[in-house]
Amino acid sequence: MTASSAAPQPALEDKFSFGLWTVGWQGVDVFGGAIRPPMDPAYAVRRLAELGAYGISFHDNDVFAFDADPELRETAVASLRGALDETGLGVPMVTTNLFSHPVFRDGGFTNNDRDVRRFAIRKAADNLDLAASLGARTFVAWGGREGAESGAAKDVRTALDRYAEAFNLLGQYVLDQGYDIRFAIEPKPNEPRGDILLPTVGHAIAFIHELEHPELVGVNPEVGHEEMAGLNFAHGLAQALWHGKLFHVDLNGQTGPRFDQDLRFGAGNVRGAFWTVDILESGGYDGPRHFDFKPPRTEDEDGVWASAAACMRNYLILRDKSRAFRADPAVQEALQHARVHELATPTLADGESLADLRNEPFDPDAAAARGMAFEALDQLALEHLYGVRG
Ligand code: GLT
Ligand code: MN
Ligand code: MN
Repeated sequence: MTASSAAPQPALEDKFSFGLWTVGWQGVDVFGGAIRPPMDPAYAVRRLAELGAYGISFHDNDVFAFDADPELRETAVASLRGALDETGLGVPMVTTNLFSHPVFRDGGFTNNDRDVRRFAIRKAADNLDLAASLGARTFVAWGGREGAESGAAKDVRTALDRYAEAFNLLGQYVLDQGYDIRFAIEPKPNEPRGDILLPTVGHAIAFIHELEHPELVGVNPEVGHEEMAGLNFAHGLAQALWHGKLFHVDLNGQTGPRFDQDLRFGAGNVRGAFWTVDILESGGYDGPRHFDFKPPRTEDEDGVWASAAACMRNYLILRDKSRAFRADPAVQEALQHARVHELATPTLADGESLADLRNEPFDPDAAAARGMAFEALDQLALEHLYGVRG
């Protein structure tokens, strides 16, 4: 068997999904224009189905133009539906473009211009109708333009009032319509705005708890966005899971704090990707494994499909490695030495109170003398990752 056939092939139950804007990215960046032609959404659906994806996601304007009239919009949606019916792919998530058109230069839900805010909410509500009609269960809200470059331009506390107002209105709309849809806020620290509101998973979760229907709103963390802020993505996922807020996830690759690279999943911070898969597989997340990457500008269409296939392949490779790591008897032993399981024992025993531990005899020097044995455990993880164990 060659090395390239050793990894399992993507299957529907792996729940791999892709944004249409990923494989469809034409490569427009700050320094240059399009290097690939536009990709028809129906074509993208067929190609992704062949590669082994189970679903796709999209922004309203990935499918029809911002200024499409109702007829053009219907034609575009019908073409997408045709490809979905033909391939059996689903649409687990839909999101709204509130950032491309010049009208959103200062954002949508938190734009200083009240008329723009009203338009943004209307656009999102229209898109909720479309999402519901396609059976989507998650509605992602990436507020890329919600933010500022300068101090006095945005009253952040008031902007958060307006942000909350938008989620309260849209949440009530979902309840009134009886839609089976939840919202997932996607944090990002900066780019395109100098500073974006709700910059990290932690900020977003704190915000959600101030909403009228917090149960309807969770997070959609993206690897690159947390790593741009120097944060540990797997820790962010773990905390989101702890709060019951990991509604969706954007998987891609990033190499440390710099511009948003959107590399294919598994490229960039490989060690971070290993722990990302490990927590997704063991932490109770059962939603889509959704890829939000940008095939680099260096690539032609073949390169686009090579990088899309690699996202799934890298996930499966790392899933195998995580399973082998967890099943390795040497790892079990190292976990014991590192007392990892002891953390699961509540600090007070049943029936004890604070008074019981206040007078407890304890020798801090003896406790301090003992190392935690984390290095040996981490080396085993690296050796699984490097392919010399398991
Ligand atoms: C945009 C952004 C992504 C978001 C998309 C959802 S749009 O491509 O860079 O991180 O997930 O709006
Ligand atoms: Mn994303
Ligand atoms: Mn990104």
